[in-house]
Amino acid sequence: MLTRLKRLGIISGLSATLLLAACGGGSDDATENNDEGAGDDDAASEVNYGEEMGYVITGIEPGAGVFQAAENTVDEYELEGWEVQASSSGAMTTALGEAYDKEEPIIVTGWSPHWKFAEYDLKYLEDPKGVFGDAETINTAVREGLEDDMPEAYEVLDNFNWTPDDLEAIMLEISTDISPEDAATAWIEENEDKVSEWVDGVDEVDGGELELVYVEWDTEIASTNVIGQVLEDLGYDVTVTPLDNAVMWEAVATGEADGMVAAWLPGTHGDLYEQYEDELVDLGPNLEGAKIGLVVPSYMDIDSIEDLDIK
Ligand code: PBE
Repeated sequence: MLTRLKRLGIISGLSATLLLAACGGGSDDATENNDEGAGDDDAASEVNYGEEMGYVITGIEPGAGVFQAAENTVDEYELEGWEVQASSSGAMTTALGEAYDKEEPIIVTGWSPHWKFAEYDLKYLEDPKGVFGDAETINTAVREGLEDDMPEAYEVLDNFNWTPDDLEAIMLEISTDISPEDAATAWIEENEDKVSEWVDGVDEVDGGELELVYVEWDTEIASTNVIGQVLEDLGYDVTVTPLDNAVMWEAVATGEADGMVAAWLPGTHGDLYEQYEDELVDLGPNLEGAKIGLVVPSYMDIDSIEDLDIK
């Protein structure tokens, strides 16, 4: 039913793999240098980070809202010569980890909740012009008609609600060597009280195909696997399908997919929401307190996007 969309999703998955391969996966051990102390003189203010980083902001998939906002940032702050490099969420965190280990400067398009804040000491660059917007919510959206066809699924999706801490905990598990499916199973077992609120009073069902769409961002891999398993446990036959961002929205709006838990609003996906709001059902926030922006390691001696305009 989703063949064309799926193909797009697979292509996006493939290019992520290729990008990762192109990055070399950190195999150049010969250049590894553990003697970091030598570069630690307090000369940071004289450092031209732009030159050191080749005037590159490490981006993710170009269809992501945070990628587009980063490109707007380059314009709004007149960061001449800077470029937001397209990549993938996985390649971005690999690049961040490699730079962090060597204490090298790096700027990434970042978002919270995200396990990288638990793993590394990072900060958001201040954004005095407000290009990245304020705090956001992550909303659940379903296709029109779901409430009538599959009222139990609709109700659980409508009830689905958790906190940034919940989401970050499971993301952190997935960032190690645990599969998203296993991490979701474990999270559900450990958080029975929370999950039981989502399914409280909802009747079990006997089958019925349900398709949830998402993008392979770390947040959405975690959330989609959790709610997918909860619906599976209720009796549905659930498929979770990774797509590109715009295609995910389109799939729910056209009714080709049943729903998604990945709508970042009001800013990050604001343009897509505007395009599709009349063709889908917005069930409101499943999480409050999300955020996007430019993120750097705390050891970097800059605090604001304005500091990047150093010639
Ligand atoms: N993200 C994660 C997405 C939304 C979820 C911030 C990378 C985006 O920028 O579109």
